[in-house]
Amino acid sequence: MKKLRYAVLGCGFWSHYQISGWKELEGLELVALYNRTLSKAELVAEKFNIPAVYDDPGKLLKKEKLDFVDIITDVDTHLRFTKMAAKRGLDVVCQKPMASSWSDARKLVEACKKNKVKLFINENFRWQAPIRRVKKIMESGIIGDVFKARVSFCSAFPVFDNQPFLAELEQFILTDIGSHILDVCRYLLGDANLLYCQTKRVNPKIKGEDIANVLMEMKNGSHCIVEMSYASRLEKEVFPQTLVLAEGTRGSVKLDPDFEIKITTEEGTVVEIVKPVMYPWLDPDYAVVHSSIVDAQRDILEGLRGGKAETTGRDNLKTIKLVYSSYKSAKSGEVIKV
Ligand code: 89Y
Repeated sequence: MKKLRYAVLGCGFWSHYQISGWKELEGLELVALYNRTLSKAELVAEKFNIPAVYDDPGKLLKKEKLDFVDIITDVDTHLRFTKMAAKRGLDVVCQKPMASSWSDARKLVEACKKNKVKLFINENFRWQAPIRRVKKIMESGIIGDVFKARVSFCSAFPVFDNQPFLAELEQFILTDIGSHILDVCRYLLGDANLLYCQTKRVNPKIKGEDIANVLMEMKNGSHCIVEMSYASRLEKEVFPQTLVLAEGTRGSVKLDPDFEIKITTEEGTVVEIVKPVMYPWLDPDYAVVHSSIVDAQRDILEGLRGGKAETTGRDNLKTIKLVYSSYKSAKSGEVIKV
């Protein structure tokens, strides 16, 4: 099988894990790196033994022979870099959230369509091993028809230490974690009809909102309650775990801290533990997320090779719609038809 040649644009925190994730898969060759500050690209190049580094993305795209680019830069550059790559006929893998507005997200998808290149979003939360298991349990029918779910991501983990730019975002938690969590909701329950959202900023040191609570009516008739917070000092800090409770006509499934899954039916409760694969390169503080990068990227690789992949640009647009509809609702105080 022909090796796919790719370049990584952006050498920040996530590049270390996405590159490590790609390296777990066969048939890929990372040939070049771009970063605005060249010294940062040089450090990553040395770590992973990458032959070429650039601080000019245009030069990189002109000089290197590539099949695709993996864009891991700040969100504001996603549209510009996607357009540059797409015009050269390169497929694009783009970091979440795909863009910093609904209209840019649409332009990004349009640019890839117009240039007939594939677009995938590196959306990994839905690929977390315990979340995949919860979905399987829901699909098995054991808890009956799901009428309600609660999806929670509440933490006080100091995310701003590793990703300082998050503190500067005018729109923080819904874009950063909301893009993941609302995607998990779509993965578990399908698309939404309506939503209502309230947001708040508790941490005075950041610009954006660090609390968001969303209530959705899904197309399948179920209700979904989503709570997200980076200001929750709780008895047990579970960052970066997503907790789920899905209730059905015959029982419930609950994803609790430390990957404990509890299935309750008339017969009682059965408990299983579904842990992430602990790759040697992952940061233990982010284990379940870093591990899921491999599964997300395996699926994207399938898509790049012409097969089916879940997190296409077109699909992720529906998640982004939920993010920006939530802001719209929070601002207007109204229920938004999605
Ligand atoms: O940027 C975020 C992500 O994608 O996962 C967790 C995170 O690092 C901080 O919220």
